[in-house]
Amino acid sequence: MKSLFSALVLFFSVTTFAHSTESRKIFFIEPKDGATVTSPLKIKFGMKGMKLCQANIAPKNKKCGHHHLLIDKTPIASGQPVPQDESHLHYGKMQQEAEITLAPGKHTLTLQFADYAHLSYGEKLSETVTVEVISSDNTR
Ligand SMILES: [Cu+2]
Repeated sequence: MKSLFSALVLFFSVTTFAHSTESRKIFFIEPKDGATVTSPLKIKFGMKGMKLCQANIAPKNKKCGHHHLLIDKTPIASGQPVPQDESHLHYGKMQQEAEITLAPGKHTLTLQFADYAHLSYGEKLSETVTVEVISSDNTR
């Protein structure tokens, strides 16, 4: 009976743990992975289990941050600052969507979540999709 009890405790702690890691997520609402798009292109940021807070203002709630869009870049390791340049765009005013211009061809877009000080939450709070940009006068 005692071992059944420990097995149950173990089962519940494992499922609780799995649930808590799974419940935090950063993802693209738009565009979908593999989409063919025209430029400028609209992007919608999705999130679950995290809160938005403004950049550069120390928050009360530590589990908050803002979105970053990385163009043709890989996710930033946890704790590392997200660079500020034309391929690392910051949305520190809590924006949940953006419009960007991309050259025709294949691009990867990475949505990276980072804290108020622009320190990355790592690959687990990022998502990468590939899009193909076609010229808008190519649509016939
Ligand atoms: Cu930032």
